[in-house]
Amino acid sequence: MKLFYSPGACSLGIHVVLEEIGAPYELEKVDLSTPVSDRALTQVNPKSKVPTLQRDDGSVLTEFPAIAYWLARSHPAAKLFPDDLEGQTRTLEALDFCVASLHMQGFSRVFGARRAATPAEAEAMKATGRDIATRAFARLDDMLARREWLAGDYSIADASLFYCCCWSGMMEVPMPAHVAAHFARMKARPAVQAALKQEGLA
Ligand SMILES: N[C@@H](CCC(=O)N[C@@H](CS)C(=O)NCC(=O)O)C(=O)O
Repeated sequence: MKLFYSPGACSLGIHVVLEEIGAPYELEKVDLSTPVSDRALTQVNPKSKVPTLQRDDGSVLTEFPAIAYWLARSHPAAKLFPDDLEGQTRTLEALDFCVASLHMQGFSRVFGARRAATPAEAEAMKATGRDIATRAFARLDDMLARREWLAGDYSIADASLFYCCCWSGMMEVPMPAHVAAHFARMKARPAVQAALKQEGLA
């Protein structure tokens, strides 16, 4: 398997999952500041986004939830996805909330502000993004007040929250207490430490 990643981007969550399952993989770094048309990644994944996972048979998987789901289901010994229907449903619910709401609706607006047409538009985008991310963090904080991991046992949902938490300082969206405690638990995991080190973020 080969993971196309950019240091500290959302691909970090998939990098953590790869470390957790312990299967062999290669890394290919992508420079997201390069225009899409000039990226080698675009030949592999026309969406030109990370994470992109190329499997051993050459087929390509895109979209964080699909990649995380496939990795977890194809490596059941790592126990990153529950066996029961309720646990599976709650895991996907939490995963989707982190990726689609916290990341894409919240943090992506803050990142995307650099492409705004005017400074006023950039400020408005950042404010909206920070507001959405703050409210999403509050919801996750509520969930984590009652448990250590987002969906009961440790799962792919926790890896999705982790990469978003890495953006908290830089994006000026503070983590509430229970989310911060989750982040600390994640950073104590050897798989997370290995992924951070390989991306030059340790
Ligand atoms: N919905 C996608 C989001 C992927 C995404 O937005 N990745 C960003 C990095 S965090 C990216 O590659 N952006 C491409 C670019 O900036 O050109 C997923 O779940 O994988």
